[in-house]
Amino acid sequence: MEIIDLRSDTLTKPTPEMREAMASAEVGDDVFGEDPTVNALQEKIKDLTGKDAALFVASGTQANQISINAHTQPGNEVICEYRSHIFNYEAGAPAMLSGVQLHPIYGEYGVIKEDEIIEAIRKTDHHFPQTKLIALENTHNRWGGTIYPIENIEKISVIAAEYDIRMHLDGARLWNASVESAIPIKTYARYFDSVTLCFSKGLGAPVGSVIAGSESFIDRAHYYRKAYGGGMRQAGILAAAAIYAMENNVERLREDHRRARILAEAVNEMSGFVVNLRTTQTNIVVIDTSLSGKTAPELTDEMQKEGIKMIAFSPTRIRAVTHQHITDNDIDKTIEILKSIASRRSHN
Ligand code: TLP
Repeated sequence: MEIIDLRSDTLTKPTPEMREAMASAEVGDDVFGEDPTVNALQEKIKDLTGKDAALFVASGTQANQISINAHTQPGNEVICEYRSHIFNYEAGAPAMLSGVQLHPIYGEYGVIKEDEIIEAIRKTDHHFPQTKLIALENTHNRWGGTIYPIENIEKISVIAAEYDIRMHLDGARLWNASVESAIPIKTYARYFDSVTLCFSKGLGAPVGSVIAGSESFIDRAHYYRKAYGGGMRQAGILAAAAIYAMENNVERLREDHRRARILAEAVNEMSGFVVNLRTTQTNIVVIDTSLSGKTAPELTDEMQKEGIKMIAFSPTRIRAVTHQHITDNDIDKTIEILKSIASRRSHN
């Protein structure tokens, strides 16, 4: 049976053209700073983000955790959104590696209200941790790939400056936000002291993320990358895939967004399934199953038997992500199978 795998855009495999670029990459020892392809990638990221320096790292999680450590001291507090990746999916690393505590705030569609940020910022008092960092996520994964509006980012950056707090952006899917909103990555990056980007999601590279920031910030990030065992040697093979992805796969993301929208609208029409179409802004579709009489894991098991893979995000929510290997035909087939599951269920 042919499998349509919608669990994540991280599942994308390098294409023959990308493998060709990897195979012919010039390499050197990047721990000595001598890998020409890694250096070329970091230069490209400086241009793209408008930051003074950039550092290639192994993963999005490593990029976030290095950034948190480089911005804080143990005992500090980091404000983030309640459904953010750093709070939910990074293995408690802020506490484990940086000794900081997170202060999660619920934000509708992943967007935290500015007055709630002001309320969360700790006053100077010996009882309180010091708020050192505000971390935002764009697009916001667990909210369904929502785009953080630039006006809200700007307002938060003004508050951060007023309180002398740094700003970090988890931009694992900032490419998707930028393509969809037509706002350049540089414009988003302007409001942050550090920005991460991933090549291994919708862009289709096998491995790799990057952090961009000031010279002194990236210098500290370099130190933590070493401490986390993240210094890679002939990493140019991976950087070549990242460069290929940046040059060839960014505009293509529009196709993923279009297909996600078709899937979201069709599923929302099916009995027992609800998709909040306001959240389907990029390549992620979140299906609420609470009215179906079945749990999300029961439904994903049922789908899997028919060749469709999605992730049960919670007992009542399923996530589907479109990506490079998902075609129009796959979307039609997925809709057909979900329809039959929905109608079978409503006739039981
Ligand atoms: N997210 C993965 C899972 O961990 C949930 C996925 O399948 O979406 N920031 C954001 C917003 C992410 O969505 C992810 C990956 C990361 C960071 C971490 O990237 P990696 O997996 O490279 O450590």
